[in-house]
Amino acid sequence: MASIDYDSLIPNNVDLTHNRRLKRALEKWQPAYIEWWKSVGPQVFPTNEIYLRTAVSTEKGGWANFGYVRMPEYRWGIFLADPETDRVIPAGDDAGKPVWQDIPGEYRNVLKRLIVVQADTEPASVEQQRWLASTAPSLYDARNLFQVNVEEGRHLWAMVYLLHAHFGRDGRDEADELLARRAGDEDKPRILDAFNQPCTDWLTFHCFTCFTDRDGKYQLGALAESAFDPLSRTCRFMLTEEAHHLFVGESGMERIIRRSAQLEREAPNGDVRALGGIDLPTIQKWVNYWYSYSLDLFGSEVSTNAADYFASGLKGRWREAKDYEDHSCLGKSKTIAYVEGGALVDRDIPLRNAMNELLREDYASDCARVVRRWNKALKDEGSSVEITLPHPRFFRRQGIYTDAHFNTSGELITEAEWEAKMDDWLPTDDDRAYVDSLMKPVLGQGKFANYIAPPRRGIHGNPVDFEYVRTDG
Ligand code: BYC
Ligand code: FE
Ligand code: FE
Repeated sequence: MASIDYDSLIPNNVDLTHNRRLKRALEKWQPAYIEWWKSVGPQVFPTNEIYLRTAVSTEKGGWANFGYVRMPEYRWGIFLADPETDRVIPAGDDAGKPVWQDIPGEYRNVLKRLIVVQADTEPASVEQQRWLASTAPSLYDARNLFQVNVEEGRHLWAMVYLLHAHFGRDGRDEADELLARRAGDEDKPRILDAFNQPCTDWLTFHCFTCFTDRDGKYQLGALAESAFDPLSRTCRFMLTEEAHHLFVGESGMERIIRRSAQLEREAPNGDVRALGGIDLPTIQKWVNYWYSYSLDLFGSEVSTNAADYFASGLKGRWREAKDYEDHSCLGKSKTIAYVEGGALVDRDIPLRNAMNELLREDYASDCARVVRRWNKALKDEGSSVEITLPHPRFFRRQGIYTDAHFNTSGELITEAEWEAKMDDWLPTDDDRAYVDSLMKPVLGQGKFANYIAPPRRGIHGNPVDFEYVRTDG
């Protein structure tokens, strides 16, 4: 079992005390991180006491402590999952050989890039969400937002540790740059598109944690299958925390959807907006938008980058070691529909080049499972409407479908058809103005905004009306 050093400035299970240079470098980065947190992290209740969990070990079951914390005093630590004995490289040309504890020189730059891209999303999401608590639908929801924020902060620490420990001066420079880019900034934006989109309403927040954090789950899963063992162990522990982020998004959406169906029943003519709820067609538009933005995060359907990552063992497939027998993927292909001459044409491509697409498909089935649960809730509430996921070709801005237009069933349409239908599929300015008009803080214990149903239970065995955020100090 890994021993935890909880007394040092940076809680860790990586034996920082015995690596003085690394410890000093990280302790130098720490004040810059805190400065970043204060200036672009949560701007509402920034120093209030919040009921949060903090990672204190990597043991299953007992890894977290719950209690009141003022966020700038949160103990952001560095925790790697325990090493697996005799772990071998799960994927690619060297599958079956011992994993790497240090990075082979030829993979240094690619691996650094992958780690930086992963790292960049973590602070980006905190920046995107920094004003959300000003319109929290309840103390329970505000607390969940802050929980997600502090853990995304910890995920940044997890990646910065790898940069500092394994990439020398370059790594330290990248770690500094991670605090310099800003979500949505014209000059210094975050690397991936979804992390530059505004997140200023709670329907967006719940879509984001449901769909975009779920990209995190799958990317971390692929990196957990890496030949570079410290990366694998880091990602495995991050996945433990990620489960709660996904719960926040999935259950948050379900509560908004459920409330919508309840109001539909109560409202004359079923006009949910007349009663201050978010109608299901509006929710569907947000789903369309965030699902497709999150699909973009898997990269292009056909990618030599992805083939190289797989071949060299830097990334594996989802559950590569457990679920597959052939870890080379050579001599196999996958059929991909290309747009050619105004039509969709199937082409077989080498399987290794389709790794992004395979991961996207695993992600898409996971999302479909979530939507089935929402639809069950709708049925329970007596609604005949169902939420659907648009086809993966719909509204894509990365990959091979970027330059064409598709309807939500994935059929090619003309630009004129797209222009005519777009407002039925995606949020309009009016929709956004309506949703924004509902964003008013509800901060009484056990009170919830009208557009969202209360959760079934509270956090960590506490009641729903618990004082999750001490608003007075
Ligand atoms: N936006 O072959 P391609 C999370 C770039 S979320 C902008 O298609 P590749 C979290 C790409 O970088 C998980 N640019 O891509 C969630 C490449 O540029 P370069 C984050 C994009 O490399 C919520 C070019 O297009 N983790 O943890 O096969 C809250 C063409 O490359 C986008 C990771 O992403 C885009 N959407 O795959 C908090 C894992 N997509 O290199 C946290 C690490 C592609 O030619 N990243 N491009 O300049 C990767 O594995 C890969 O870089 C990607 C792209 C899957 C992202
Ligand atoms: Fe994260
Ligand atoms: Fe997350």
